[in-house]
Amino acid sequence: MSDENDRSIAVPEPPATSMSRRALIIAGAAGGTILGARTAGAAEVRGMAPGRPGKDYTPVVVPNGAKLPWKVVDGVKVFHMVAQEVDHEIAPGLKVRCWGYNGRVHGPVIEAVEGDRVRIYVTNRLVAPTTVHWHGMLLPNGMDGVGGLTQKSIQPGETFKYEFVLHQSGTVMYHSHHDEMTQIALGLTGMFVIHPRRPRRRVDRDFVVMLHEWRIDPGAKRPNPNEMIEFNTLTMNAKAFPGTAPLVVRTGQRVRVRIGNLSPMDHHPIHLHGYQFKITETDAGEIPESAQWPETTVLVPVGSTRTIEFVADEPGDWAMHCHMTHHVMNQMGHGVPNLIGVEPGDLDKRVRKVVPGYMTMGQAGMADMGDMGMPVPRNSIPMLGGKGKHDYITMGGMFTILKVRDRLRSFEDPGWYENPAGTLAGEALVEDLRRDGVDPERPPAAEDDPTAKHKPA
Ligand SMILES: [Cu+2]
Repeated sequence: MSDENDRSIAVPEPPATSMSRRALIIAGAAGGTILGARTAGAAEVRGMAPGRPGKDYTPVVVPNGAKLPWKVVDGVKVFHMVAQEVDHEIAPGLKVRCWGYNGRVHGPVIEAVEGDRVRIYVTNRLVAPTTVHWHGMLLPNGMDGVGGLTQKSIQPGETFKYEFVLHQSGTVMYHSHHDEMTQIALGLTGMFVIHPRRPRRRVDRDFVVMLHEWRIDPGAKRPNPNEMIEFNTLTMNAKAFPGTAPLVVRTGQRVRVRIGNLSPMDHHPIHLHGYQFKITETDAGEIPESAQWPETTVLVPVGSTRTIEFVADEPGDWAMHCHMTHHVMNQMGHGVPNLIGVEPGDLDKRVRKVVPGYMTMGQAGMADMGDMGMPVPRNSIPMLGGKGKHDYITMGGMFTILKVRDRLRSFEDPGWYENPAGTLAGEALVEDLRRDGVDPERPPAAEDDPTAKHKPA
């Protein structure tokens, strides 16, 4: 996948004044100009020598995902995408028929290097026309992939060619820009990572996670693209927990997570437990260090990417999930009647006479629904979660786990974290309660804040 023929391209110096927009962007992002102004020289037109994995960049990790292979032809990185129908398992028990690329949903990650010239063939094996829009990419207008506006749509059976030089680094995306409502909802999206030619910061583990939301009625196989509000299947790299693979890192490693969102309708606040991180990049490139906010939750708006970085200095199994509570539910947590606090009395017995096996559920919330293994419609995933180390994990959907370990043989799932003695929450001992004067029967009443000006009436 490397090319030894084409490494002699001169890197032009930019003009001292009047830099082009792209030259400025590249200068700002990489801490030094790599390509000159758009018209300044051969590298602008032809690209630079193709960046090589392991040498020019450390490849990203795509949990549950795939990457698009490439080859170099005459100094150009050549890719071939195929838009097609794809059968996909969202989580054990839920198989769906989506639209994706090269047999995957979402499409495989495209990985390249700033300055590369890329040529991307797109074959349409769908029943409908399509296009590919390179979302966030700085490119000539005619390569932008907007059906009707910047190109003819790709008809079923046709193969189109896109070609451009990567003038930026960072995390962008790609998606269909023909009948977007249908085609994005069915999964025609993917991530596009462009490594900087001269990285200023290196990380040890560099993850890519694409967020999505779907309407898949229990028992149905086809996501419903007409849905605009009630999405019931929320995914990371097209998997819902417990189908999501963990992000595995060794203690002390520098970690980057590139998160993209091409959900039809919702922004997702992704919360990472146990850590503070910095938001280091948007899809428009690197954020200057002085402007990076420390956060524990990163809001990833629709049509955006956000990149976070941190040092994994605390071992454990740390939850990473959307904080919208309905986005950590699976299919059947929606539209159920509110029965919190209801006492069914002998209702169950009476209903069972006409509906054998009937049981009123939900009086204490939703948590029991997944764990009890109640019968669910064929091809559906129940409300919540999966088995955890200590108990049932009452989360589903857009939920995964960052697994940080002192010792790792590989980056395979290392299993559950063994909590060191004295670091695991558990039931209080009688001697603890006695020592600290805590009586569960006589808890203290909350006190009004004496410094508050306005006392409650
Ligand atoms: Cu969300």
